[in-house]
Amino acid sequence: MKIGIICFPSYGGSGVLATELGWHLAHLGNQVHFISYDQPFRLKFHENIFYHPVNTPHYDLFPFPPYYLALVNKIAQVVEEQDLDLIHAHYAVPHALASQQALAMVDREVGLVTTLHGTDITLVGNNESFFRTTRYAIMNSPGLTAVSCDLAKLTSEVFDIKRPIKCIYNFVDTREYQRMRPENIPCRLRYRSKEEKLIIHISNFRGVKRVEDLIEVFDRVQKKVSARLLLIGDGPSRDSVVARVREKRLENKVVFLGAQDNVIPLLSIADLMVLPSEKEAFGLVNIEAMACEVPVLATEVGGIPEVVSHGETGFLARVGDIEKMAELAIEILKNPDLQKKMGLAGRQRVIDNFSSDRIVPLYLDYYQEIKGGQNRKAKTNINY
Ligand code: GMT
Repeated sequence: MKIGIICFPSYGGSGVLATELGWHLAHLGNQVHFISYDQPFRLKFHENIFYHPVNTPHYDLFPFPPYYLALVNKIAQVVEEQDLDLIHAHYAVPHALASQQALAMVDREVGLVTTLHGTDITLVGNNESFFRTTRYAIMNSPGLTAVSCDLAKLTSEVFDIKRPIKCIYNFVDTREYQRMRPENIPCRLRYRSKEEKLIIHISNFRGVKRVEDLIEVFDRVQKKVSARLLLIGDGPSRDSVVARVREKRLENKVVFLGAQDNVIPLLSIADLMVLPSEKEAFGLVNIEAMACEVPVLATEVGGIPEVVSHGETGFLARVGDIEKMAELAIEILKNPDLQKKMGLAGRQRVIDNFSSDRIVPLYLDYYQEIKGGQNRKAKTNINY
């Protein structure tokens, strides 16, 4: 098949997922065309992968760069020039909406699958001004998937949508994501001594990730267990996290590494990954950690309980319950057997449920289904 992928190229789970999916589709013999304003940051070379940049010209009359218009134009152009069979849009707005407009402009039958990643809903939850456009984009996507069953259910409720939304979980390649041997990680003693435990957190430091909660949790943990905290990523709440670290006088025990492309060596030296989010449709980092045999301590929100099995691959706690999170973290860090057992169970759970080998064929089957039957509906604006 010839598949166009529309995604955000920057750091973030949806971009990573779209990029990895594109690579695996290309590896299976499909031709994959990425359309975005920048090259997806984790895009590896493959002879079946093409990248089409969207250039947004500056024009004095427009107070904001008209990216959306340029995107619609580029999608239509690539569909025609490359004779695409199907578009896979990641996010309803703006990507599914832009794809629908582009497909209405071209004279050919092209399938459209939209994957919801969560922020579509959060955005609407935060701002009514996106409700109608998002609902319209969702209603007019012939193929519709969500990255967790919780997100599928929430979307139906929020937008009053009666049609089915297919749940296809996020995935990692477990051949790539696996725990490295300590001797292959020269930096290991830079972040922790042999006696210390290492807690890791990876996110884009948005308010919704509640990284400040983690500092509170870590403050309690390090009073009972000799430990360090490794923070990976960057974003709007970084300054307030730095301030909390200073306030707690934890500067010597907390390391800020900024955004990192390859987190496998860092996960491989960690004893626990903590994700204290307020909202999370899936939490891609949960399965990255689990694949590397790192137990996960996360909040019981959104799709996380579908991913992290409480008591088996880690622990779940209520949002903001700092005392409980600290208690659960200490339980894992003080018990190497439990840590090992949870780590191994986590990897097995990823292999069984969230591996590329399991998930990529689900997308391919779904593409065939959509391409074979429903694509005409994308162009007629029928709500169904
Ligand atoms: O969570 C973010 O801040 C980034 C956002 C994104 O666009 O990457 O993440 C969303 O999509 C990921 C990939 O499907 C999911 O793993 C995240 O849970 C989801 N974020 C939220 O629901 C808050």
